[in-house]
Order: sequence, then structure tokens, then C-alpha cells
Amino acid sequence: HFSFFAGKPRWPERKTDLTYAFSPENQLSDSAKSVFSRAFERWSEVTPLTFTETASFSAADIRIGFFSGDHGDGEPFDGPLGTLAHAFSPPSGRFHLDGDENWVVDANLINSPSLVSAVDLESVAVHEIGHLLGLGHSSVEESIMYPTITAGQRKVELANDDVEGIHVLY
Ligand code: TQI
Ligand code: CA
Ligand code: ZN
Ligand code: ZN
Repeated sequence: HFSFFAGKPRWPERKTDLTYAFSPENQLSDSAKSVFSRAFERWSEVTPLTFTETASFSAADIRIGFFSGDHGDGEPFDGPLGTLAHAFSPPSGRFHLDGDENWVVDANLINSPSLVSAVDLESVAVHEIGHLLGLGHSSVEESIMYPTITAGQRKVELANDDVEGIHVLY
């Protein structure tokens, strides 16, 4: 079953059009950016929310960046595997990914045997966006918000449990 953060934080009622930006230091490929765009779309399909990329990192509601090790927020990343990413509850908008992961952008490659400890970027993005919107973890194994993922797994479709949870907030 779905859960929320303490105090059930959410983006304010009047703020349904959220912007997001990528850290200018990362220089992401267009295909990496489109993975995030697809991940946002999965949540906008089931809520009144919209997500639009903006060029201004400092002004964006949701700020996405890849960092390695200690990156100044007291929650250092840990190299390959372990912690993959973290996102904070609303209205923080901070969305950080571990730059040391073997991120897989092309979903067709997730099961390629030559990839060592591959992590599917879209799967992690859909999960972290759930946190950014106010969802905690779920006890339902099929849900996007279930707190573990098997190595090499791809899970990008919202389960009923995810949709019911987000409908409580939006
Ligand atoms: N990162 C954890 C996560 O996003 C960070 C975290 C731990 C957390 N406890 C929390 C965030 C409580 C909010 C509330 O869950 S992670 C998965 C999953 C991680 C894990 O790197 O462990 C995904 C990131 F669910 F697959 F295990 C993305 Cl998809
Ligand atoms: Ca890691
Ligand atoms: Zn961080
Ligand atoms: Zn999580």
C-alpha cells in the first residue's frame, strides 16, 4: 500500500504547471533528456500536473543533476550500486542521481550481458518523481514506489497502487 512523507507535503493547489531543468554542468544527451520527459509524462497522465523543461536551472521547480560522492547536501553518493538517486519531498524539487552508476538510457540494452551493474534510468526517474510529488514507499511489490529493484530490472509503468496514492494528493 502507498504512503506519504510525514505531514503529507504536496505541491500547492495553484501550482499545477511545474518546470524542470538539468544541471548545466552535466551536458546530458538528448536521449537522456527524453528519458526524463517520458518519466514525467507517466505522472502527468494520471494527475492535473504538467511538467515542462526550462533552461533556467535556478528558477526551475525541479532541479535534476548527476553528482559523484560528496556533493554538498550531507547525503554523499557511494559509487556503483548502493544508493542510485535521491529526491526530496515537496516543495524541495531537488532530484540527484549518482553519476557513478552505469546508467542505461536505451531500454533495449538493459539486459545486455556485457553491461555490468546496469541501472535503468527511466525506472529510477519514475520512482524519484513519485518522491518529488510527495509519495513515500509502497508495500506493493508491483508498484513503482516499492523500495527495492532487482539489478538489471526495468519497471516504468505505474501500478494501480501508485495511481491511487497520487490521487490522494492531486
Ligand atoms: N534511493 C532511495 C529511494 O529513492 C533513497 C531513500 C531511502 C528514500 N529511503 C527513502 C527516499 C525514503 C524517500 C523516502 O528510495 S535508492 C529505488 C528502488 C533508489 C531505490 O537509490 O535506494 C529506486 C532509487 F526502489 F528501486 F529500489 C530509485 Cl527505483
Ligand atoms: Ca551508488
Ligand atoms: Zn544529493
Ligand atoms: Zn524511494
